[in-house]
Amino acid sequence: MKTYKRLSYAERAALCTNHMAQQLFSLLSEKETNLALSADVTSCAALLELADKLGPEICVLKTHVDILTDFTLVFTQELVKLAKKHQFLIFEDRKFADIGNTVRHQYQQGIYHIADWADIVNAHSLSGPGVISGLAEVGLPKQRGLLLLAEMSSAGNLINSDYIQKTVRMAEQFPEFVLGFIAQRKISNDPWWLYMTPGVQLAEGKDTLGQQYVTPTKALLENESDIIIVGRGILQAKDPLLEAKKYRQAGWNAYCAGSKTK
Ligand code: S5P
Repeated sequence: MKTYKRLSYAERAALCTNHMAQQLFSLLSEKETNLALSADVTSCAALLELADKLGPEICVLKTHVDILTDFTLVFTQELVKLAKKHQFLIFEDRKFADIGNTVRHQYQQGIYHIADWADIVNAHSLSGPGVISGLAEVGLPKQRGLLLLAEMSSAGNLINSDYIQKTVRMAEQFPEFVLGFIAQRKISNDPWWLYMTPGVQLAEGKDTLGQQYVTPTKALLENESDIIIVGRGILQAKDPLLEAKKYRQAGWNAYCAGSKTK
């Protein structure tokens, strides 16, 4: 039987120089939850209700603001208030993927003013380091953080091991701004990178559009990720709060089983 001995979140917080990684590792440790809710609903009221109800259970609330049919900037102010009240970080899953100059505008301007309210955003490394430089110009002065998409959960995606390694090298050029990766597993031996894994449900499986699910144990214990991102596993349950508690427990148990401090 394989034995797992990993540094705890608190130990990794102490090793980080990246401000956002430090904050998030500390939050995971203190709040005792590694559950991120993917709040993929289409109305602001529904999202705020979820944030208020499930906020105590989660470390991160992940948004796709461009699926909201009634987005307003007032909504973002309400969300920030709830993030403070319940102590979670806001992650806008924008998946920036253009040249630096364009993503800079997409991050700060447009309808959404993402940089004003999202603690964390993500980007594909596909277009090269300019995407990170562009986002950093806007995000660093506001003490925001960036995750690079190093892997995807969907079947048939084009990412290979060379792409993953090059994405890690790219992240290493921006240690102040990049806090970690969206990935299915740990992809570097450096303990300061933080990993968030989507495509998680309590039972393995897939949806009809190519999404593939692993369990919290597989993601956090076997694959050594840090945070599970769960959407429909919670949102489509009869009682989302109860289901969130189940995912929280499953995620925390998997972390404890792998951490040497427990
Ligand atoms: O590779 C990925 C990356 C992301 S960020 N696969 C994903 O599914 N995601 C996001 O995670 C996706 O956009 C969605 O918001 C969430 C998964 O939702 P679920 O309903 O399948 O749990």
